[in-house]
Amino acid sequence: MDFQLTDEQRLISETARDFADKEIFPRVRDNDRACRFDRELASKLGEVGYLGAPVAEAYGGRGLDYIGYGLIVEQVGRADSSARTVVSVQTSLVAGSIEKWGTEEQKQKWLPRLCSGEALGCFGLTEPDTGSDAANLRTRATKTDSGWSISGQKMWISLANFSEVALIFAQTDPEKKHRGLACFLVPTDSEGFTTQEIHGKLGLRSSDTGEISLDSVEVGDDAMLGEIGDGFKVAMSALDNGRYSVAAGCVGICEGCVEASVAYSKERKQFGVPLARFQLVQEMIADMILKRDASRMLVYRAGVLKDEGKPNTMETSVAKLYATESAVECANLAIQVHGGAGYVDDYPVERYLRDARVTTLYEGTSQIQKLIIGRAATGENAMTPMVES
Ligand code: COS
Repeated sequence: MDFQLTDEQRLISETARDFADKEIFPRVRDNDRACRFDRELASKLGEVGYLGAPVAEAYGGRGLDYIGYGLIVEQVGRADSSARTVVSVQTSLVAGSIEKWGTEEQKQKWLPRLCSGEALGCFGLTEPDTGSDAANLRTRATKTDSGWSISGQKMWISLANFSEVALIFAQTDPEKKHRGLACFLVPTDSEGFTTQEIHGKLGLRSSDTGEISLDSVEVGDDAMLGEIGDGFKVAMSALDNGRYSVAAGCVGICEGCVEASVAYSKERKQFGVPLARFQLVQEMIADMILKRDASRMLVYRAGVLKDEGKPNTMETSVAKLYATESAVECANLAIQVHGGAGYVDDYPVERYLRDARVTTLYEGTSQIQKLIIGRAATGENAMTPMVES
């Protein structure tokens, strides 16, 4: 067991930190205030290879392992969770799924453009009536002579309004339940495909979030990712990687909270001494460091398992659950250290709290992560309806 990063991993992390400081931090507050999705920043993320970093170089990625990818996501997340959402969705949910499940033709068509940031992609799983119960989709795909006709609604979709391609999960045969689901690569300029922005979010204000309507959208047979019936597995395997990315981003939030709180506590004086001299302030900083370090170790563990190709659904859920809850707690503590100054956006900590809050909801709520962990421990699936004896 080795707790040290390699020289190459340290370089990846330091380079990403430098990029975040120079290119992301200076834009964050204005974008957040304006609720503006920064397409230019998304392109810059592509230029430096942060979109699709673990995708093979042959398809335009950087061929990094999951530890290296997690280190990048942590640094982007420290600066801005909205930018981190672009990295996570584009890389883990969209490009990763195409690389894992796509035909050679689908990979060649989409991956280079997604990895470079020329095109964005979104992940259309959630629906107005379907969140945690992901198998229970109402969107229908009906067979036509030349392919499929898709109709339905998708909700809370990151990047929906700026994407060129959407992964759309749809039911082909309701009687087959999750085994009837299929995933389609749908160009967003298809006839019948429309999106609408969702406004008024607590956080992630410069992340694009939308609703998608599909009204008899026609796609060819070659648009299907995997086979009929693979849809649920495509979604679950994508979420295994998406949850890792969210967790790594939350390590970045915890780190940002520690850094901001240490700096502020040394600069701000009360009763004639810096706040850092007060034991109760040190306790809050120590609590943040504890949560940051434990979250980071859990993310590394999940990353190592992914790099070794071993099962990691449970370990990824542990990392996601702990890191996301920790990010919320760290941000709350960081505001406490900053006092009134932490309640306005001159400092990053109030944004950290608003942005962290959604991470315990999306890509599986904390309760869903607990049920996945509990099921792995007991062998009992709490999602299976009770059968009365
Ligand atoms: N990777 C690949 N396949 C997986 C998988 C994974 N991580 N997890 C499950 N599967 C497969 C199973 O092997 C099973 O295959 P078979 O049909 O061949 O037996 C199938 O998928 C069904 O799995 P399972 O029985 O575990 O599904 P459940 O309905 O019991 O539980 C939960 C699924 C609740 C865990 C799932 O619906 C879930 O994660 N929900 C949350 C969804 C979510 O995160 N939504 C946010 C949307 S994205 S912002």
